Amino acid sequence: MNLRQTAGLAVPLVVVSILLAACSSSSSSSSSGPTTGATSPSSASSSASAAAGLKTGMKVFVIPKNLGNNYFTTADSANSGGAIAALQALGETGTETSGTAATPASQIPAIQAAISKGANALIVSATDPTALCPTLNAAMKRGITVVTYDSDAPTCRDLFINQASTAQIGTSEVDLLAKEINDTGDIAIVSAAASATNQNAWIGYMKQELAKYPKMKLVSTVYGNDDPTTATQVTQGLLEQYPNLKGIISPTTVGIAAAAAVLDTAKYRGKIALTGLGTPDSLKKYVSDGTIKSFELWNPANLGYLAGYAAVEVASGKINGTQGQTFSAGKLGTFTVGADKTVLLGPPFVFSSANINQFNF
Ligand code: RAM
Repeated sequence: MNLRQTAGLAVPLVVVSILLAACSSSSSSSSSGPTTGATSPSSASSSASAAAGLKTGMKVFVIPKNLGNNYFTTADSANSGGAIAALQALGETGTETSGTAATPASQIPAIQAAISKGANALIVSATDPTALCPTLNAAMKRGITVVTYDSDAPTCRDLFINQASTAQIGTSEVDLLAKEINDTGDIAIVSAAASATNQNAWIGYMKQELAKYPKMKLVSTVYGNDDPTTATQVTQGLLEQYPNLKGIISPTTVGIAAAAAVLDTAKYRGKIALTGLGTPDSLKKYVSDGTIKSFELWNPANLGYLAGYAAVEVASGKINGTQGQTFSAGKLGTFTVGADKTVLLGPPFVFSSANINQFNF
């Protein structure tokens, strides 16, 4: 693995501590208002950008699916070394904004407000592959750069920053669960919102991979909408409806933490395997008591950081998404634009009791 993939993952403890010093989540929730995290350019970083031929002083809005999700706080904030840290380093003004629910109805007004405030670039995790398009297309017509990260809107953006191979995320989660349940039994998925581009793409690959395991049967997919209360309720409903359930995959940091809390109770303890995508801090307790054996993620701060650099490159006219173009993303090194105007951060990382205590985000 190289630095860009890991930057704190799967490297010795001492190195981890150093690399993650800039990546540990501030754990400050952003749910108190529609706009948080504005930073201003510094003159030192402005000259670094000028040397690289990048524009400075731009207004860049970072728009996660919703506010109040720690995964996005880590991906976006200056304190964790996420998107706003990258924008700050390049001499731009970075502002995080979104709605409070992970839905297009909640996210679109935040995008529109960012445009009204004079955005030069938008960095968006799409709550839906198409519903944001009228707004994002209107922005691009006005010359505003649109970069998606985490969750794509493939037909209405300049570039997508993908955290890890979509196929690899989907197939590896099924493989992890299969190992734990001896390739056998009814399983279910606790997803985020039913419209989420990323979750649906991963689930598509999970279904393909399940063809390799004829004794495993996907009996239901439920949606917790990246809301802890809803995720808890749909998990409870699932367990009541399918008393023979042997395993759950939850490809959402909010969903897996909610599902783990439900499974870590007398009625279910030790009976149902759980894996998916989670943050190490939210799952340490469940890994240490055996509710979860292994799960996956990438470095969210690096995802945001890469998206920040990429957005400034596009907005400066240095790259336009043509396959093969390369650009430098500061501490993460050089990246190459791949097919479909997509840039890949790196492979997903598997967390287990063997390594989880090395990470703090
Ligand atoms: C949640 C969100 C996000 C996803 C992670 C794994 O925080 O749904 O989009 O990438 O989980």
